[in-house]
Amino acid sequence: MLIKKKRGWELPESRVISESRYFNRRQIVKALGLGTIGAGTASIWTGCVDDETIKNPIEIAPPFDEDVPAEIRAYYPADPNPDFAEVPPGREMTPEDIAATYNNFYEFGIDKTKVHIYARSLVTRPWEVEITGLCRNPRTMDPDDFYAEFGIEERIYRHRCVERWSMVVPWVGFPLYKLVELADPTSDARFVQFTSFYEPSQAVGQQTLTQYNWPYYEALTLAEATNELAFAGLGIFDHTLPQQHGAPFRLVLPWKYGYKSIKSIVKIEFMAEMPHTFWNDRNPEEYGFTSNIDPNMPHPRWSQMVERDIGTDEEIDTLLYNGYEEWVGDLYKRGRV
Ligand SMILES: Nc1nc2c(c(=O)[nH]1)N[C@H]1C(S)=C(S)[C@@H](COP(=O)(O)O)O[C@H]1N2
Ligand SMILES: [Mo]
Repeated sequence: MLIKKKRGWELPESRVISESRYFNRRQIVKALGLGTIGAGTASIWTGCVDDETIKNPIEIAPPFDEDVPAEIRAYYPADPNPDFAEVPPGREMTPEDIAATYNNFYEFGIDKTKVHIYARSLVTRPWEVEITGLCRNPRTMDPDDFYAEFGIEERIYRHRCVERWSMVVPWVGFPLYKLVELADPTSDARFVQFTSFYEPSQAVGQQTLTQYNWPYYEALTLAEATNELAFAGLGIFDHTLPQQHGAPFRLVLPWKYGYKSIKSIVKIEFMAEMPHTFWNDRNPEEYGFTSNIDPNMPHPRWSQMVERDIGTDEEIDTLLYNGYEEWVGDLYKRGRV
């Protein structure tokens, strides 16, 4: 049910976020062009994006980053998976320039409208993902090798952040179970932990947000990781992921709050005991291990019953498991977790 937005959103995390969350698309682009990103702010941060780039942001949604080799470009566009080929009922596809300029990626600061600029300093090729822990085929892989190894497909998924913004975008990648099968976990493995990169010289947030326990880490049960819906993201909107969306490789878990969908992964570890997670370690009262989207389970500081679609700016009702109960509901029936 679509409810027209009538009031501003007073979100707790908005303490440092400019009013640009209320801007329309043209205004966002204009604001960036006008240099609301002050060079002065940038100069206190070292070794990342230079002041000139910040004053002159390039085109917001480049089709491919320059360093993407021709062999990888040739995989695009990916065939849609028929189960996820449609925009969900009552929703619209979020315009790419909106999705690409409103990001959570604390490694590049807490201002969602500027992450796409600061994230340009992240070098994503070459890249290594270490697959380790309780598995028979531990190995290190370059995400570019995932294309030949697993093939790719496109899936249109809803995304719902715990802060109550949401979007609908087409991801490109492969089902995560394929990677788990290749690793071949032993019978002791019950969980999978994922870890992001640690490169403070390329990530301004890792330099300045020292209160956080870098690098970012997340985890799933093995049953969740092998559910059909769990997706390994390599691209979005017909091209490889730009840095702000988690290049070169991230998780896309549409039935869980967005923070579970960890970006720019460098390590995957199979474990017997429940792993720690970044937000749960920081604030266990607010961010659980499972973190499934559930409108009837309020966050301690706000209701989760509605969300704001960043494309349409409309308030919509939040659905249990973000509308994916038919895929994942069985995982959470009593005794299955
Ligand atoms: N490494 C890392 N992954 C992360 C985050 C982060 O701060 N660091 N933020 C998460 C949160 S809170 C959300 S809502 C999504 C946002 O993904 P998007 O910016 O591609 O829309 O990324 C998730 N993955
Ligand atoms: Mo989020």
